Amino acid sequence: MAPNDDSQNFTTLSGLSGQVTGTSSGATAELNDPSSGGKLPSASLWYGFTNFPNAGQLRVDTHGSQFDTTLGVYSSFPSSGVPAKITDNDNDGSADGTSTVYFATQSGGSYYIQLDGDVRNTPNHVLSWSFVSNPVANISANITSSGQAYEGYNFSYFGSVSNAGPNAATNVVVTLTLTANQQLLSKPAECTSVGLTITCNIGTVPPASTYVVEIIVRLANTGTAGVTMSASSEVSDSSTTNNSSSLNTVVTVQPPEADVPTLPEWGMIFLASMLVMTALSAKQRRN
Ligand SMILES: [Ca+2]
Ligand SMILES: [Ca+2]
Ligand SMILES: [Ca+2]
Repeated sequence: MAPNDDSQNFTTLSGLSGQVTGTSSGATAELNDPSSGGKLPSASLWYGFTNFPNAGQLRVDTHGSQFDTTLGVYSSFPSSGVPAKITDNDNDGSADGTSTVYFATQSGGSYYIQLDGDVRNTPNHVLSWSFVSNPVANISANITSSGQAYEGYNFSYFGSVSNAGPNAATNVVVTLTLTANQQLLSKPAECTSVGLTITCNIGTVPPASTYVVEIIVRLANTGTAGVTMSASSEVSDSSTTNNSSSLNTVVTVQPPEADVPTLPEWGMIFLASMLVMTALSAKQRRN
């Protein structure tokens, strides 16, 4: 049985960078264990930093683990209620469903790490961490749309935030402001809206990755529909000139011919073959 199965018995980590290995065999979920990376707790183990020495950015990952992991970072452990989540991750895009999280540290801060996953077959895990004191990212905003804009119809905007690095952008916030002739129909769960201004707390954008927010509106009138997007992070940005993007779209009345249903492809093929047959029989009659 792992000694750090219960959050109160977390294993203390120390040093600005390091690695520990262990087994999650026999680990269980405890009352008040949180869901990290969108997965219910099943075989949680707990690690923690107390009195972290420096302000900066910490990266924690499970690369090298033998099972599909999840990671969550909390500002307290869950002995007396649900802890406050700082960040979490299920799959970081690398093989085997391993996880990576990034978060800002403060000098003297405490950070508790939940390592969970499907440990039934191969329970060995590896937990690694590394620190940068002055993280720098370069996030950029780019707004695109679904294309044709017709009065009275739905229309999608795609707000992309990319990070050219070198470090992760944490606590990224995206703001989208729509012009007046649009009605907001849907937004992602991480977004709130006041009138036509939508604010999205999208968390971490790792280096060399992109996060996309989709907004669906109804276009109320013909004319021009516009949106302005801006993105910010708590991490220093090496170039702020690319942190905003805007798009104006001409809204027209849908052309009436678009209302006429087009023949399905098989219908066109049938029609074409009938014409060929008619032509052939006419040719045969002439011969
Ligand atoms: Ca546990
Ligand atoms: Ca995973
Ligand atoms: Ca930037």
